[in-house]
Amino acid sequence: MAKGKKVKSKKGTAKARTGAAIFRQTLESEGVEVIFGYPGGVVLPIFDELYECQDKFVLTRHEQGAAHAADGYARSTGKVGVVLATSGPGACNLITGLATAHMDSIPMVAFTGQVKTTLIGNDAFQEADVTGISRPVTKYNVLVKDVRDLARVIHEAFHVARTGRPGPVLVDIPFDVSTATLTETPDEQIRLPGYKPQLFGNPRQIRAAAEAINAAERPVIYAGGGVILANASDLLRQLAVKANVPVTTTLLALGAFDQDSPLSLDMLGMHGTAYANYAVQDCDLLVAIGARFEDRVTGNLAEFAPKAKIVHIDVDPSSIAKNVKVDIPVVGDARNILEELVKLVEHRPRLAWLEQISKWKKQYPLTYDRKAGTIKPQYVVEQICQATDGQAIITTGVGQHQMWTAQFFRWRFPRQIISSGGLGTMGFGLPAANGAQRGNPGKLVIDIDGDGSFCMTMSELATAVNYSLPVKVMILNNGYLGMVRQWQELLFSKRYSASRIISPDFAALARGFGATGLVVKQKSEVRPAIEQALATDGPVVVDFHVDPEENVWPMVPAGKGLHEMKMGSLA
Ligand SMILES: Cc1ncc(C[n+]2csc(CCOP(=O)(O)OP(=O)(O)O)c2C)c(N)n1
Ligand SMILES: [Mg+2]
Repeated sequence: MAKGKKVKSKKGTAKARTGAAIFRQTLESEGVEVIFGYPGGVVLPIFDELYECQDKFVLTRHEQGAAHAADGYARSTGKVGVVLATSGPGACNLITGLATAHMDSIPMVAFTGQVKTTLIGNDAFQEADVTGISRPVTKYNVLVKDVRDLARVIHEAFHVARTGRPGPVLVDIPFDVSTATLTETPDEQIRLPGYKPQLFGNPRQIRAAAEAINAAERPVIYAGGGVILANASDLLRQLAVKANVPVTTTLLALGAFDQDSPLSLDMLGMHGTAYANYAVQDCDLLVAIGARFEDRVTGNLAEFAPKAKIVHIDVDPSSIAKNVKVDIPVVGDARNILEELVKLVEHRPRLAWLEQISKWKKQYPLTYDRKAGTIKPQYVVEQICQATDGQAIITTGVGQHQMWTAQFFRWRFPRQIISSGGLGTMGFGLPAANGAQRGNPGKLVIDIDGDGSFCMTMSELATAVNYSLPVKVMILNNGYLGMVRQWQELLFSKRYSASRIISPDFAALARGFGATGLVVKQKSEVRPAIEQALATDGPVVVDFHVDPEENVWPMVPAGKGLHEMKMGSLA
């Protein structure tokens, strides 16, 4: 049937539309600004529709790159990231990206093509059981079997992705659904009777939390990524300042609390600050907000916060008391709960506690050998922070460079750090930067990457060049899978098994892609190179040859309590 032909139907007169047209129009009505993706056989009808809006499509060079770009877009803007891939290999290539988003509760909707419904189960060409494969790494997923369901399912996907505890949703669309023609007006009403996220906290529990805060002598707020996801950073600040309670954050919540505040304890956990970890171990009340007591944060659970009563605020009831015993659970959206909690807390001076914390801060600052002749990676991060006045959006790969970035950048704004926390996905940095840059056209986006991590998805430099995304990639090139080497140094008698890496000439590689490439081998060249990169239009890669054997300190050895952290060269 020709596009746009008017037909009579049971449900009234409507334009006959293909599934592919319904797809495009439903995404438009959801306000989707950009789709990241990659084409293939069974999604060609959908790509044909997207011909009408090519300015809203970013063709990546790998589906994993598309998924991370949608993720970076979502983390940096707060909107739902959208990704589109073909069946079989295309869909399988999304899995790492979905798992990354799932572990960090990032709102995303992934659309995959599927073989015709009549071929499903036949081992058809490019068939994969994508709803099966993706089930454990998505919040929700659906195989659409009838074009009449398509619009409704798409609306439901966006609804589930962005509400409650956010997360990635996958919609699998068979070829015959996208090519089928619907003549009636589809029912677009969301129908998810079993899905009712609890958004408002129980007032009695909120009062109990407030009373516990008011009564505490040594309280600490432990803020997680949920604070940023709930857009509750301003209320976190109000709570901390009004009640006079110090705040530590996870990696994902860096920027949820301004580190320039005297109440900031900075990051806690395995590579957190000594003052955050000591404060947690000594506190009499721990107020966890949108955090999930992950093992990298808690160290040995049996020894975690031993003196503390625990308040746990989280939108996901299954997250509460999953890892620790919680005294006062409050289920609901962090923003709604904090709004109420702020009204009920009172200022307490807590002089002894704040004095103790300031002593720890003086005694155990984050530091490194500033006089070294070599380029210390921490120095590069500090210089990037200074040169940008701490204003850039920063993405990272995974490894030592990620931890140095977390430690030595000054985080002041929510949605400023875009980093894979839960899954710890190497290769996340560059594609996530592309997505963040697309979502924030005027802003400076910098990927502080590792030589190993960058190599995993460096083909996405072609995407950056193709779409004139002026991301700046700063590689802390230590010639190692550094975090692996650090563990081998400390735990395996320096037997560096498969952790030394020989990388390509990154600057030449960047030029090959059509980007600008710079190399830095002297400490004195660090700042000028950063300035040059920032002043250069378009994507730039700076290859910093940093000290190869620098380690991340402090470090809580696996299985130890937070107070047993090793100071290494900080001691
Ligand atoms: C996809 C993936 N594979 C393996 C790992 C395990 N891993 C964690 S950190 C790391 C080394 C990272 O090396 P690099 O990117 O150079 O960062 P560096 O630690 O040297 O700063 C590895 C292999 C991972 N996190 N992700
Ligand atoms: Mg490295």
